[in-house]
Amino acid sequence: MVSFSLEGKVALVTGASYGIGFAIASAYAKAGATVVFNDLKQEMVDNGLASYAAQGIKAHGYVCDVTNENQVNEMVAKIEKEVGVIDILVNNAGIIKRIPMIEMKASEFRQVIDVDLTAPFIVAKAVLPGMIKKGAGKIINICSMMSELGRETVSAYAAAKGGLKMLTRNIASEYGEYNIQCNGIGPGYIATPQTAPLRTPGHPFNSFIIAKTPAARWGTTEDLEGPAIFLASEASDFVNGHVLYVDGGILAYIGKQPQ
Ligand code: NAP
Ligand code: GCO
Repeated sequence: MVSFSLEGKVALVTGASYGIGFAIASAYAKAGATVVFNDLKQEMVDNGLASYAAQGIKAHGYVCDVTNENQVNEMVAKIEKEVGVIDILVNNAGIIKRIPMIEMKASEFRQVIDVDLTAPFIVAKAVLPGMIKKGAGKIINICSMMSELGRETVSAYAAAKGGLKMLTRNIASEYGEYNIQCNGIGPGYIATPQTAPLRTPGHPFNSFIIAKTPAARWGTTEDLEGPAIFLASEASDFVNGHVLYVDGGILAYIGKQPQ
């Protein structure tokens, strides 16, 4: 019988003091994994550790900017020494800038690409040698509706998340022979701090998303936990290069007809 257990596995979830990363890491812990996460500041790491502890989870937290290759390599070396070789990597850390393209500075565009696309490359590159040596590994990149769709003001984010879909496929192609599977999760619109500006009461985007979602609701971080466990467990050992959209049906739906 195939197992969804993560017993004995070390899972690194980047940017997981709160939000989607925190939910995925917490679900991994409940499935038996040892959870490791990072954030940009010690204060955020400490807050995250307290949040995990409040759930009875003894997590390991590290301060690391995922765009800084030296910091990432040092963090991965520390994790391998202090916790163990990383079996599961979730490239979750991400930012978005909602600026009309002609008003966006090139430096702002580059910053989003750096966090949402270059950093997943850097962190995956740092953990792959340990996975190759171990003869197994799972890399899960948190993609987006914007891996498939565009919308006003998110040019940098869509370019990054579209690229992340193809980086996912390329890691799958290049390292599948080492029993390493690389897949993506494409969340729909999820209620987290990142989307809080879109969910203010009466914000037109709120009703827009409800009309575009067959499930007629915003997603919750809990909606992502099962798919994330599936892609981290042996149950998905023959799933590779796939982006699993957890979107309530948005990508399948033209949108509710005007009444
Ligand atoms: P969030 O609430 O904004 O949290 C993002 C996390 O990433 C924060 O912990 C943040 O740390 C961390 N982070 C940002 N830049 C970092 C860096 N350079 N180094 C290390 N950590 C960094 O976002 P979320 O909604 O949970 O989203 C998580 C992921 O899911 C992102 O990749 C996002 O693009 C993706 N996603 C979100 C949705 C959604 O609807 N929410 C849907 C699809 C995909 P600080 O707090 O210290 O900045
Ligand atoms: C936006 C939202 C989206 C979500 C997510 C959808 O401004 O359109 O922030 O980008 O974060 O990526 O899958």
